Amino acid sequence: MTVKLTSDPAANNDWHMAYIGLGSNLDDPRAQLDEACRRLGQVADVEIVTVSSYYATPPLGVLDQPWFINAVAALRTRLAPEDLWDVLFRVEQEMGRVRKQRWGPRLVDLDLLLYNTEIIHTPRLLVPHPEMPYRGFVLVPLAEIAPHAYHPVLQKTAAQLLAELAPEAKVAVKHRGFV
Ligand code: ROI
Repeated sequence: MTVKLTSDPAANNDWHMAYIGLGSNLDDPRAQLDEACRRLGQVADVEIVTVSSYYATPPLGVLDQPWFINAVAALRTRLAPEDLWDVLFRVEQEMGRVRKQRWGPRLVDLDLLLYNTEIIHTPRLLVPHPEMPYRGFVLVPLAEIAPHAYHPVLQKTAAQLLAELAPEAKVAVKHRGFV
């Protein structure tokens, strides 16, 4: 966990790397992801470094729902993990996400996947995201933009986790923008 020791502006160059998973399967999912990225990019102390391709992925959990569009964004941030999580939650809420059904359809879902190589367990936050190693819809876009991103619990890179994933969990079709 990062602890802010001082408000001295000279200490302000402590930027952290974070990876965010984005998903949507309602109301023009690609536009939802565009909008989520736009909003994240406007947050003070958050800079979007890279956004992966958008991938069409079959739903995991409740199967009887539309395919998702998923992506991963690499961020540079001065925010502490809990503050970044608050930002993700706020963007979800402001974009009108309503949690109706567990594992059900969603307008926009923003997950904090990795924060530096820290292991964080607080009542609200588990980082690395516990489901990340089993989800092709996370690992495919993550390995695209950051194959060397490191999972500090499993001590493996994104590329290694993806290589170990069962083929049926890897289904993620790169979205070329004309479907
Ligand atoms: N399935 C896919 N393909 N993509 C998601 O982002 C996603 N998110 C979820 C559940 C409902 C578990 N399934 C998903 O939260």
